[in-house]
Amino acid sequence: MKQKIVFATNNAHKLEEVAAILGESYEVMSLREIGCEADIPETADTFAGNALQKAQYVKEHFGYDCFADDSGLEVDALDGAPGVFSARYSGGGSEENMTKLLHNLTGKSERGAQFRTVIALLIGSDTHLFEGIVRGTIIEERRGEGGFGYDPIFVPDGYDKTFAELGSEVKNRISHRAQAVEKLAIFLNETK
Ligand code: ITT
Repeated sequence: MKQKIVFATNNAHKLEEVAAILGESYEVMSLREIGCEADIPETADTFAGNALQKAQYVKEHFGYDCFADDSGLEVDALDGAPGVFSARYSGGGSEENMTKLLHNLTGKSERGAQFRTVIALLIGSDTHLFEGIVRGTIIEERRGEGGFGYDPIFVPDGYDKTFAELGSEVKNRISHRAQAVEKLAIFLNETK
């Protein structure tokens, strides 16, 4: 029987990516599916803090074992910005966020960056954290139609295409989220 687990997100792209990585053994339920319409606060200043905040909210209000993630882009030349502010960097959407980032990197030769995900899992009375990082480069213009967020301007190390060009199969294999979810899946399978 499929094991039910709540992923505290309403981001359909992420839900799809994570469900694909966790595979057949799990039925991953979204916040909407458990009737949670709230805009869960994310006010911590670290990825782990925000992930814990989201997971604790679901556990407290709905009683489910669940996991939550927080991720973002950390750019070396910007001292790790946008970091926990990745989604709200410009005050607009993904297009505006990329425009602001490219503007802030204008003329800078150091283009290194990383996507980072931290997953907080609350299971029974235990808390576990899992982290994934993918290093890469911020290019100077957008390329590709796939993915979401900053994908069109991020080329992962070892590739010459952006996450938006590589397609979901490759991205789901190497991404920050994939690496963190892989660790989560190993843990869940071991404790099943
Ligand atoms: P939830 O909080 O509902 O889960 P979110 O869109 O806010 O969804 P995150 O907090 O995990 O997602 O990520 C914050 C932002 O970081 C996200 O909106 C993107 O701008 C960026 N980001 C995270 N993962 C990304 C990825 O795989 N590709 C491109 N951008 C990503």
